[in-house]
Amino acid sequence: MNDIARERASLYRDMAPRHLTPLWEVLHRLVPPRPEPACLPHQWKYADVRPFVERSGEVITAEEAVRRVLIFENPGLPGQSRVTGSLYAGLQLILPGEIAPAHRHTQSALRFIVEGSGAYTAVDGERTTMHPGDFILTPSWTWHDHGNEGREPVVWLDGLDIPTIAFLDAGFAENASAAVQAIARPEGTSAARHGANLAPVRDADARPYGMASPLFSYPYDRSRAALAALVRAKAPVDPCDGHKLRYVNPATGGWPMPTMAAFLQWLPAGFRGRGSRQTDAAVYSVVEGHGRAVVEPVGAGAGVPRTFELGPRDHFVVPSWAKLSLAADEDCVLFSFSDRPIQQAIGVWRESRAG
Ligand code: GTQ
Repeated sequence: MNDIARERASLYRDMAPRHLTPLWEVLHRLVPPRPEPACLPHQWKYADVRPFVERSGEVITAEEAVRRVLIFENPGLPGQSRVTGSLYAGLQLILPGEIAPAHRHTQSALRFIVEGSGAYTAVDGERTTMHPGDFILTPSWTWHDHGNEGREPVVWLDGLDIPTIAFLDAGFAENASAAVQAIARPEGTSAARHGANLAPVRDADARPYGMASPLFSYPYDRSRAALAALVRAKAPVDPCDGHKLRYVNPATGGWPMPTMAAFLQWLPAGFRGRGSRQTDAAVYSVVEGHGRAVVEPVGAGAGVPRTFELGPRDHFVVPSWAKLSLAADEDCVLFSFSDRPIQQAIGVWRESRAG
């Protein structure tokens, strides 16, 4: 070590007890020229995951577990219950006759139904029945419980902003006094008020969930029909995305919740998409069809491109700024969600569609 190196080392050592550290040793890591996500691309094939979901149903009840969920843990973020840096995801199972007790929390949740029909989720006194492909919101601080009054197991993808709220140290939660909340309005009330391109005239019913969409269930038959109509109409096919629509808050035209965006896209049979990058890492759930996702990551996964063969109910995660290229052997429908609303609110969201 030369003199200056020794002087620097002694400066660091001497000031460490004062909780002082030199920026110049870490500046390049703090302010990288491009995103350096620890998050890695990963796929969970449903055939691999389903037996464990089933076994979870044999070892604990939904009521005892409170939420019986197998967490999708990103291999680049072990032990952190994160699927990306900012998001949590998992598969929740509820068996016939079970309930998952009512609680509320500042974390926002979304559900995307993967398998089975006949379960419900209730949000602030109104139930919605789940069918595969339905997209359902649980806005921040709303009471919610889940139950299954049908005859088959129901599995859905949970997406929550848990890591974001933890980063902000803004998490609060409480249990309700009753496991199943009282029904205040018949099923379909939210859809009638907010789901038909009509809206309440006066404020009282306009924003029942604050900043989140007043519509809390987006049934698959309607979302799918919209995409199918675009396909039939031979609408222009985006070279990267195929036909891709975003779920909206009908009261504002904005995102359904302040922290999470969600999308549904249709890749026509034979589609060979151009690669694109976005700064919002995304979690995908394959709804229909077979195809392929090629993910070329930056950051921790750089230099290790991954190819995921896609089939119904498979899930995969695409890190920030990874190049994603999608292809479809047959008509393919994909659901996805990300933290794009946060990034756009603070003006940092970017994409590159150069290929
Ligand atoms: O359904 O309320 O996957 O509170 C994680 C935390 C689901 C839920 C999760 C939760 C929930």
